[in-house]
Amino acid sequence: MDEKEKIIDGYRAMVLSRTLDKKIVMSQRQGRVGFYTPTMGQEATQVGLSMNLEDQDLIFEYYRDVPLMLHRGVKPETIIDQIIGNSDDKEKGRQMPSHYTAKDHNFMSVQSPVATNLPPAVGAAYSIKYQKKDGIVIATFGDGSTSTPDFHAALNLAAVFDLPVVFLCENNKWAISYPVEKQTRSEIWKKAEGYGMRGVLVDGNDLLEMYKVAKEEIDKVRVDGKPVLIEAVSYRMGPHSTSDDPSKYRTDDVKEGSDKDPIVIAERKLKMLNYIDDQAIEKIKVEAKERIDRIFDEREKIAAPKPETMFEDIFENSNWIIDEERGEIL
Ligand SMILES: Cc1ncc(C[n+]2csc(CCOP(=O)(O)OP(=O)(O)O)c2C)c(N)n1
Ligand SMILES: [Mg+2]
Repeated sequence: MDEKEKIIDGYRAMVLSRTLDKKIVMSQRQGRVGFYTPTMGQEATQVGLSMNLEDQDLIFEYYRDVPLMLHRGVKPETIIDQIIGNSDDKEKGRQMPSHYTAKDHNFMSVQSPVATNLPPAVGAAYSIKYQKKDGIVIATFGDGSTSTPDFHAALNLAAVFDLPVVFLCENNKWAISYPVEKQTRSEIWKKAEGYGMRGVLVDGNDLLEMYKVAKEEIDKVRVDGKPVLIEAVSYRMGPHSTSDDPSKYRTDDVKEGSDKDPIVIAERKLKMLNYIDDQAIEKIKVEAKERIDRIFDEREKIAAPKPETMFEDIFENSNWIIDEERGEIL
């Protein structure tokens, strides 16, 4: 894929993700889905990073990373199955929605407690280095997650051991109802210096900028094997989750389709480069909508996992306690 195609492909993934996002939120409002953490506003950050990744790289993502997953090739079906918790869900309907996993694309499983993905990411990078394997590790998290002990422990260890980890802080300005200004007295990217690693700040609303800066940084990590902290600033355009009402605590919403919407920014820039025109944009959007509507209807028809399957995967061989409990529901 040449550069132009790569960028258009990135834009297409952003649109696919936005379309899926809106579909799931709407379905939740219709009572078809229980819960979801919308990702609207963070598409450019994630896709711009993902455009620089290789197949062998390991991703320790967090619950808002749907654009990153889709761009890397995870199918929308996988996301929808997980949200619905049907019998095709890789987690067999046992996890809370938005806690994805995709082993086939080197995505680890999302954990609820924020930043708990960071120490294992460092461990995985240590393993890559120890075994002299190729590849790097990506660990993503929000601005609020930088207030956890795990964030500090992980960055310190990655720097001390010179480990190939890209820490991507997706600063969407909010941690549920708590604004980033109250979260920390320092700038997030500057914390890197305290641990002895490189730190950079990037406009995470701008696909081309994100792609460029992530490329420079990721190329360095691949060569010198040392970690970096990238702070990508965007905005959480939707609620924290479908259970949240942001109008109770903020009024500065960025509206879809406004100048600050990363999809609008990407369209403007791609048009300036003559990579795309209004007709092509419309085609991408229509295709995405048709695809997502079709897939959603299809996945919704898949049966729920049978209750007795909850006893599977715990012990290799069953035992009398499990047998007795299973017997009670059969
Ligand atoms: C250790 C821990 N503390 C608190 C929570 C409750 N919680 C869930 S999401 C969230 C906000 C996290 O904000 P941020 O890291 O900025 O990510 P964002 O949701 O904005 O993408 C909080 C506090 C949690 N899941 N884990
Ligand atoms: Mg946040």
